[in-house]
Amino acid sequence: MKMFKKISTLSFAILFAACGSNTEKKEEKEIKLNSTPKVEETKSAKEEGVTKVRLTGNDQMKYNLSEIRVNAGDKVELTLEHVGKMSVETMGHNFVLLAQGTNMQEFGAKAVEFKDNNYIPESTDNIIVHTKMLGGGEKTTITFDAPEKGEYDFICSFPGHLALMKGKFIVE
Ligand SMILES: [Cu+2]
Repeated sequence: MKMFKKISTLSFAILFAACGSNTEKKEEKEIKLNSTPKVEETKSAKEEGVTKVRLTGNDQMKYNLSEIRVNAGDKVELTLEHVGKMSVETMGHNFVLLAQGTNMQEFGAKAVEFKDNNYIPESTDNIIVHTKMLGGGEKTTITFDAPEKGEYDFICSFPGHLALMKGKFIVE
């Protein structure tokens, strides 16, 4: 009788352990599923001759897009949205489209000197177009003509941000 009790306790323990590890595995799987980054639309919504682009920036200093493609001759309607909560002073984001041949690092270093102008260097021919600087929860839209065919860099000119906040703007 004593022996039987021991065995049944043991098997109960094994059963319990098995249950436990199953649950763990399931949880692990769920976490993996949740952490899979959502594939954002890189192709933008297109109307006649107008390419609409939605670019977001967050509190983790990241854009949602690393590449924006538009057609030559199109008008581009670009909306930048700061989807974070941090202030413009600590985590400001903008969109700056740089002319070809611009040295990104040099431009970034120059931008730091223009705090009073929202980190947009004055009298420069390195900028094709830019948005204003946004804080958490803010949004702005600019419309401009796509530059000629080719590859351009876009960045956020807030100090230090272009290390992560940069991408290619491709006109085809
Ligand atoms: Cu930024």
